[in-house]
Amino acid sequence: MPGIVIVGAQWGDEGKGKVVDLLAAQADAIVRFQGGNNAGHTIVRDGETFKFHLVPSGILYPGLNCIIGNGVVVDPSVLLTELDGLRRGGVDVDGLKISANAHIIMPYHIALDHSGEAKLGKAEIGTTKRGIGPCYADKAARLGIRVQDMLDEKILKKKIMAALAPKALMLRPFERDPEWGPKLDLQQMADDLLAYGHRLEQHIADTGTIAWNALQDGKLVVFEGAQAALLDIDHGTYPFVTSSNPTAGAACTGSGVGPRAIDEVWGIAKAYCTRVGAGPFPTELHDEVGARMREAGHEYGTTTGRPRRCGWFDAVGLRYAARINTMSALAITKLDVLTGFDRIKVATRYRSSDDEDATTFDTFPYHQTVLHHSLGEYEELPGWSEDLTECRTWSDLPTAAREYLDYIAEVSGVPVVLAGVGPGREQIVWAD
Ligand code: 2SA
Ligand code: GDP
Ligand code: MG
Repeated sequence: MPGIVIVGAQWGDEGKGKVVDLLAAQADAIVRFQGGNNAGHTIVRDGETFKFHLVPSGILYPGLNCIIGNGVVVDPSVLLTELDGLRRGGVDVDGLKISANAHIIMPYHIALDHSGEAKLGKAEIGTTKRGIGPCYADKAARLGIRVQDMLDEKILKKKIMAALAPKALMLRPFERDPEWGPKLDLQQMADDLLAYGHRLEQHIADTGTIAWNALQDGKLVVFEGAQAALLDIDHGTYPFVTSSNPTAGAACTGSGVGPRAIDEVWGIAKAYCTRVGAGPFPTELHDEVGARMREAGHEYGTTTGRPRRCGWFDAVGLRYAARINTMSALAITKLDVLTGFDRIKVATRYRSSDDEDATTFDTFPYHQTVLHHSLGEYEELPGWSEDLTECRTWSDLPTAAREYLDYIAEVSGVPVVLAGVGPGREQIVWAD
């Protein structure tokens, strides 16, 4: 039963979409298990760029089961727009299956995400403002609207009323806002959802059973994580996290299969680090080196277009991500972006501050204050000047690039199975 989970090993945007697309060629099903349209997964195939927010990154393979699992939060209008765009481009989307138990992002969730950030002011989390947090909050409070509810007008209205009641005070400013007013009208919301439900009905399915049957038949099922370990609501840099568990355990709860169905966990990490949104980032570069990484790596949010913060590779964070995911393999992407850097740094430890007598440590601190003050303690490796984008085998890589990958494997304790040398599907090298 080959079940492979793909998870982000840093703060997201490591190139998970590209790796899922690679594995999808052999798979029977791809399952998104958490997050929503906060995610932006990019695939570049034959020079054409696809950006997926909700649709699993296997949709370009006709007939492949592409599952939006129960752990995902779904904005149906975003999903329909995504599907319409794919259909217009000639992509067959019949393989899409949506869990009847996935939760719906409602207009009031988006409004509350906006107002929550506004209230926090300078202390804002830097969410994508897609309503993710408020939707998961309603799920936990048992006030959620689920995909199956879109198919039943009576139940739908009752549930929307129940969900709105405790929010009346918080939503009052939006009632007078011309942008939000009509969307927050009960009848309007119900009518919209019923129309969405009608259009999506053919895709709504018992997705846990589909995944289970594929695993039972010995077929490959790829569980596609969104965001990343250090954004995990339990294990990440709380409160600067997303509202789901982007770690491997959630592949089970978010799709309806048990832990023994998972054979491998692949962590995807960039050859450096990025983070979008606020929160601690011990190896962040505020100088021209970070700016150079941002431009060379086109580090701008796939969903919001926000500039991503950039910094050196963080082996402390990676060891932690490897442990909480029980990672069996690492894919290191964007190695090509480091071409031309004379020296490349890797944080192998953290120091408690930039004072001379600061203490150093090699494990990811659980204490928020310690983490907020932590800085990288670096080892330096030689860089390379060769362009990597045409490399296709391990031996095509310059010695310094191979040594860098070997070093990453050594300090993180996880074997590197492949490296990315460009955004294109063919721009990878598999380890020998
Ligand atoms: P949210 O919207 O509640 O999930 O935001 C909470 C934090 O999670 C971060 N987050 C992300 N970080 C990296 N990439 C994400 N997807 C997009 C991308 C991001 C974009 O692919 O580039 O376009 O801005 C993503 N989604 C959520 C978010 O920045 C907050 O720190
Ligand atoms: P995801 O959210 O983890 O799927 O990643 P994103 O799609 O948000 O961001 C990764 C970006 O890096 C995308 O623009 C990809 O096309 C690009 N990318 C992926 N792998 C590589 C690589 O090896 N080299 C380069 N230069 N770009 C890559
Ligand atoms: Mg992304």
